[in-house]
Amino acid sequence: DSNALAPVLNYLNEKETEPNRDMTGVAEGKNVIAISLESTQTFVVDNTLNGKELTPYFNDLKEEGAYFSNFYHQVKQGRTSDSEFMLDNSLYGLNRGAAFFTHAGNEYQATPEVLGEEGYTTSSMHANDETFWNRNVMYDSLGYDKFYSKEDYNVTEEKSYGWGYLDEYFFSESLEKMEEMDQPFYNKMITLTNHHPFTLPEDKKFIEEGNTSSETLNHYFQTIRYQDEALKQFVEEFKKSDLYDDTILVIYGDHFGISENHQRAMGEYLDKDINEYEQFQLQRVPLLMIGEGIEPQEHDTVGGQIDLRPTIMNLLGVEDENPIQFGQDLFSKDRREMMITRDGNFANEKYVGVNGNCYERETGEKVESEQACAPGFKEAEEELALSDSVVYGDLLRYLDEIKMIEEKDSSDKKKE
Ligand code: GP9
Repeated sequence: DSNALAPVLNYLNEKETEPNRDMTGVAEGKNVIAISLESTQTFVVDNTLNGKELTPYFNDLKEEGAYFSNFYHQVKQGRTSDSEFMLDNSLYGLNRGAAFFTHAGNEYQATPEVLGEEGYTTSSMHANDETFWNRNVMYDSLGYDKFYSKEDYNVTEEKSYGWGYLDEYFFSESLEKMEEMDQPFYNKMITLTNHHPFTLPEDKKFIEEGNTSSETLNHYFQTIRYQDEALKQFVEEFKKSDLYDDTILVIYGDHFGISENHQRAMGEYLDKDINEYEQFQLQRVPLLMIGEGIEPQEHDTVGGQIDLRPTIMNLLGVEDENPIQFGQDLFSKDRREMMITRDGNFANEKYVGVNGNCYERETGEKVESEQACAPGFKEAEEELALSDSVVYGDLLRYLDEIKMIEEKDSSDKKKE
């Protein structure tokens, strides 16, 4: 029953942090376009292959917004769907399987639902089969008005490769759709081309392949470069459109592309030994937010995908009445610098805790004292268990009941 929410609410109340009030509502009433970049890791940003930048466009674009360089993905087996789950709920995905499949029947009070009540049109765009990751079912539970899937795009064989519709066509058709949309809107766009095994048609290869011992990584450089070009074409067109002044862009990487099976090759490319600390740090993904009121600046705060929802809601100035969220505003001055992975590892301001080991976050130096990381591991375990209790117990269905109790309490107090 609703009592099961009590430990979760207690925990979250204790952790509650004031969002950055200077940023509250700077994007009030604006459209939100969240762009999920497939398999995009932070190590590609400002990096080169044979002297050529891997993401030349993004490298420049990040100077126009708030760029987060210590932002991590937090997904597990549900991959892209886990990142969507976190973006829209600020709840952790599950340790096994994908909540998009196993808990699509739950009650949620997700971002699309909350923004829908504020008069937003909400949609997700992804040119793959609508059933992939059970999106067609889960999106209803999350409250999306519309899902533009493969069948809504002019997908042809010439415009497809590998996993499907090439990003450049996906982006340009998506922009046309957004131009027709009722505003304000909240729209998520999910790219696809930079997906394992990272293959491309010859004429879309803008750089040479890599020469490490991993063919996967060698090809990844090319699909990353391709995606960057597609992003450029989209953002440049978007800037010319009427939408530009009324929209904030939230661009983030969904998860890693290069798994730990390719550590040796990553080490060859990055010219260092990839130990467990480095492997952990490779789980950083880029996050860039652009829009009026968002000051161009690089932020080194430690955060993760769990923090996206509260950050976006604060920018929009929307009073989000769902108190069950594990993230915090990334712009908050008092934020808890903490990022918890689904494996119970973590990064905080000082340390990175991986598999029971402890490292100085900035240097990677091993910390021998067990005490240093013990509180972080404990917090990670507790937080994941509480988030799981919400998902496994379908506890958000009790939110309305709790709100009613709270409202009654406060009106009783007023009467006293
Ligand atoms: C599939 C796309 C990729 O529709 O989202 O999924 P992934 O394998 O990256 O989770």
